[in-house]
Amino acid sequence: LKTPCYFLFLTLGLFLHNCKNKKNQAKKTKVEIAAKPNVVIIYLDDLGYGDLSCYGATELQTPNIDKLANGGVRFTNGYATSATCTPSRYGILTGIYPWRNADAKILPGTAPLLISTDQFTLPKMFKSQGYNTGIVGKWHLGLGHGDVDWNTHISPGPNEVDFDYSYIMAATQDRVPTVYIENGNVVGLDPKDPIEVNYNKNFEGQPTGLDNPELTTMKWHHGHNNSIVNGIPRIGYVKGGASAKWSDVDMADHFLQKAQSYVKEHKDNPFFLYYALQQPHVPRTPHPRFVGKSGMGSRGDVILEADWVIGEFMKTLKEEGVLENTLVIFSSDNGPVLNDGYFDDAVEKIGNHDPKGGLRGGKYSLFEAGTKVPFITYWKGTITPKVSDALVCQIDLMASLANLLKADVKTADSQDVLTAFLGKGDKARESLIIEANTRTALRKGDWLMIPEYKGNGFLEDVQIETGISQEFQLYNLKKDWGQKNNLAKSNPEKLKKLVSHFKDIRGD
Ligand code: NG6
Ligand code: CA
Repeated sequence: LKTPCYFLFLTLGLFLHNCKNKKNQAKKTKVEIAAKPNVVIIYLDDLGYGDLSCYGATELQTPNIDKLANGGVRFTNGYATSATCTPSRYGILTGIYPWRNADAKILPGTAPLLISTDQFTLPKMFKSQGYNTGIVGKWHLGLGHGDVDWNTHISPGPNEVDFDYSYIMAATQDRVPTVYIENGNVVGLDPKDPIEVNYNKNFEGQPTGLDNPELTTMKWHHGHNNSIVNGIPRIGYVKGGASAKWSDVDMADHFLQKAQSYVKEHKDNPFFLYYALQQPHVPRTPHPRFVGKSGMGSRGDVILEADWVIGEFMKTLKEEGVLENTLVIFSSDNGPVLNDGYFDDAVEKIGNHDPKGGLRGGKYSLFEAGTKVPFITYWKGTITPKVSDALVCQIDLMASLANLLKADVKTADSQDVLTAFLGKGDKARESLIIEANTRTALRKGDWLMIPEYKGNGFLEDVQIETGISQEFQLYNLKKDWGQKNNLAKSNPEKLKKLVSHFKDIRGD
């Protein structure tokens, strides 16, 4: 009896083993076909959850971004790690929670490189799989060692954290230096007119927004009253470098052209492009052909401009024959703000538009509008369109794209949520720690828990609630999208569980 049974099992075992192998092979081949897609991250600056028509905006039409959303996965629980730029950018490029790095705060234009050159980064991961890697647009992660001479080769920077090609603005559009930097060299610099930058003190005889308001075409509201460039008073002082100075109104076209050239040059081999647009961050400087188009002032106009630019970029992917072999990820580094330091009619002309999409808070806030942002994945022919409520974060691109590429990556914080990114399921993160100005809070399931903090609950200048309170806060986001009802007192059990989970992740 033993022998026939044994043989039966052996045959069955072999049969199953064979099936499994075939299945694996089939799976493998399938993955291999799509194993080396190009990947493009289109990253906006301060775009809010409610700023796009595909996310419910009715006062603005963003047809090109809508096309990505309607043809891809549109996430309703997609998060930046942080409510400001530098930390979010640190998170997306390293896969590490920025609050683990005490220096990951909004950086001045003269800050040293925040990512260490031996740190694992997204471009490094792509390069390990034979990709060419490029960045076009906003950097804001520091350059050099803190004592940059802008007239010589600037290093380390994006190229030293494994971007093969870089064409960047150093920090933000409102910070000096107001020049483009290509592969570590200031573009268009005349050695006879060297450029100098200082964040502490002005250069003698140089006009400032504070002392020479008559020289400004855009008026500062708070901060932003140092050196004047193109009529716009900025943060920080600059001298010289006239021939290298960028044109603000041409910036969107300029970055677009660089991104298009990058695609054209690299279309024959796999590439990863991080395309970081400057809109709708201040100063908002739409090209004249977009001025007045939104009826909402320059903030609306630059959103329309960004949408147009993205449409043009997508056309290039199509014309160059790589559209169906390119995964496009669209998101924003943090939530919206109207007046972020200039009088530019953003507040006065907002009308019925709600950049927050009904969420509470905004940029700089631990409330939802700080970090919940538009988040779209689009891959023509591969991703079946859907709306997903899976909890995903930009730090997850590292582990997820590593899975897509079959790269060997171990990161502490990044989670592999590739199935959600490809629209094949809603299984994703169980929880996430979000951050605003170094304070953190927990998103888990339907819940948001904000620990008790000392600090300013309301930022007068920007008119935004920070989410800071001396009492614990607990919100059920499914029932309370606008976070109006603090359930910390009425649901102590839930609060206790979330606080303990929060401490576990943070290692407190
Ligand atoms: C703040 C600026 C703000 C903006 C922000 C950075 C002042 C008063 N405010 O310090 O205008 O530049 O930094 O924005 O200077 S972020 O999106 O790059 O994080
Ligand atoms: Ca930002």
